[in-house]
Amino acid sequence: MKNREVADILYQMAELLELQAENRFKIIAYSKAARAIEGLPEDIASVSREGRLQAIPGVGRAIADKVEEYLKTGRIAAHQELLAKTPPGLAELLQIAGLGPKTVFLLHDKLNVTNLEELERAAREHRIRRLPRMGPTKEGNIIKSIERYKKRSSRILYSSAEPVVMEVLSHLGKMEGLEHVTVAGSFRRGRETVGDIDILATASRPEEIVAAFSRMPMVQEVLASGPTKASVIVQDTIQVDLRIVEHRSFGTVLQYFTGSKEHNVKLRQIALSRGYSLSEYSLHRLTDGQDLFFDREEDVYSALGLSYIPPEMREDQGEIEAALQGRLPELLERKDIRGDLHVHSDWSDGRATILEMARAAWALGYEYIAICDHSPAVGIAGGLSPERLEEKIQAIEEINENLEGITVLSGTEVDIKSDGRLDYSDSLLSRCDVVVASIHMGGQQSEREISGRLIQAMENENVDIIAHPTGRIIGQRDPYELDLAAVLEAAARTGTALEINSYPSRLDLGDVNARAAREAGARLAINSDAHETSQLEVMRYGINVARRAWLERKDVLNALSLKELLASLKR
Ligand code: DGT
Ligand code: CA
Ligand code: CA
Ligand code: ZN
Repeated sequence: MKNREVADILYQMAELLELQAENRFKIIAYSKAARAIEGLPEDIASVSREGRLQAIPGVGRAIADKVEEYLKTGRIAAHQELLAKTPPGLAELLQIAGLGPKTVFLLHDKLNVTNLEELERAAREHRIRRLPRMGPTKEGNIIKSIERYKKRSSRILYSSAEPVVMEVLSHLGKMEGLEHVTVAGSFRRGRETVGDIDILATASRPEEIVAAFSRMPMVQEVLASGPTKASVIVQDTIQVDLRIVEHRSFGTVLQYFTGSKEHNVKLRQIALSRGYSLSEYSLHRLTDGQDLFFDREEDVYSALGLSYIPPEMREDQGEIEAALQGRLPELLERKDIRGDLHVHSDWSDGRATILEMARAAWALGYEYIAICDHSPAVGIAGGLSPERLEEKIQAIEEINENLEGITVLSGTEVDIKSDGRLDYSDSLLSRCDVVVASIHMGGQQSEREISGRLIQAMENENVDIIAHPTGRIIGQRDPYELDLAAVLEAAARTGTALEINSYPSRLDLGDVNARAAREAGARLAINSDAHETSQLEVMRYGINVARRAWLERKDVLNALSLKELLASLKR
């Protein structure tokens, strides 16, 4: 049903009219009509078809015409005109908690505030407190709201969203009358960061589910709430949207709200070229005006002649073309991972013993695990002297003799020094089963120097994997200046795998670069870089990246069996 959309647009028109200091009666008329349509127990589209719009309390001729216009064309010209007349920053101010259109109008009229930045300046310079009906308290609250709003509009790591998603799903899952419940949006696509969390559900009594959602113990603020939809804030900055939708449309709704927007735009073009208009509500056949409903998402794609596109690929990066031609890759899955080739133990800065790490890896169903502690140059991380590394190789041999079900590989995460040389001798490296090399210092060097260091390391016949190749930390540290094409070419040429480091704030290589690596003919290794047993589980974040990079089993070093792996390492 489009009731919600229609109500939202009328509410927005009321706010915009108020910003224009329009006639009070007109403003009230719009918000009254919006409220009536929001609570309407039947489909606004059928009411409109049957010519009963003006029977809705508060809906007169002018508004009925606009509703009809929206239902026919998806827009209202008067709304577009209002938007065009309003300074763009002004409409955004309505998003700040505690700022209604009246106050925004006042700020605009008296202080000439037209955007967030100007509002903040006015508040910090104490110009707001002097306005009528304001004062120091209100001014202070505005500053606080701006700060929260700014934090809110920044993106959060996938791994921070994950426990929220789990909690919401399990909370709603217990509700009576709930049918489907699932997460959509960027989280379902496995993006490294998400803007907000989108939850979809079908339920026999939507109001009760929405109410229960708004009352979850984790909810700190309810931003908006209607009969079938609510938005809340949890953990200070995370927005969660819930939408309760019709069962028969669940497939199209899930498809729509999974996105991405770019993917959806392209998919709608395909639909049009086949004589359909695709919306979240239905696949509408243009020849006879029939609505086809899908409660399963797979059926939406197959009705359009496409094979099913996994959510991680839906970014309009060629996946729709590939699906049309039936040549989508068979994406890597979690069960394809046979081991972890980069973990630490208490020999350097890890917190678990080698045996504990091995047992935890066995419990995950792995065949092998490579213990790769640091080298001496990384002193703060307890890098091992050459003698200690020899002792460790010995210790691992002994552990393997007494261990069933999993093989421990002796490895190292050898530092690539500022001049490009490695931190252990070649003869010592050649005694390791697996050598991971990475940069820890000198990340500020020029593109030529850093790329040269990585290439020199890859040309070493002992180096199997380059760990966290770009050095970026999401939201904290930019990637090195790298000649990526040259690095990828060298990886392919020397048979060195590039890591997808699964640590949630690294995810390095990221999706775009990992896909480029595959296309350049390089192999990838997806590693946890775990420093304790529980961190082995971060592998799932790396798998998200791999799937977004279109990787298949054959592209991934640690999807090989132990036997295949040993045959394919450089020694
Ligand atoms: P985010 O939250 O910024 O990480 O990214 P998304 O992809 O979760 O985006 P969001 O939450 O704004 O909307 C969820 C999905 O809804 C989005 O992926 C596609 C769909 N969607 C939202 N707005 C539009 C739109 O204007 N056009 C189309 N075609 N789809 C939209
Ligand atoms: Ca979202
Ligand atoms: Ca959203
Ligand atoms: Zn490491």
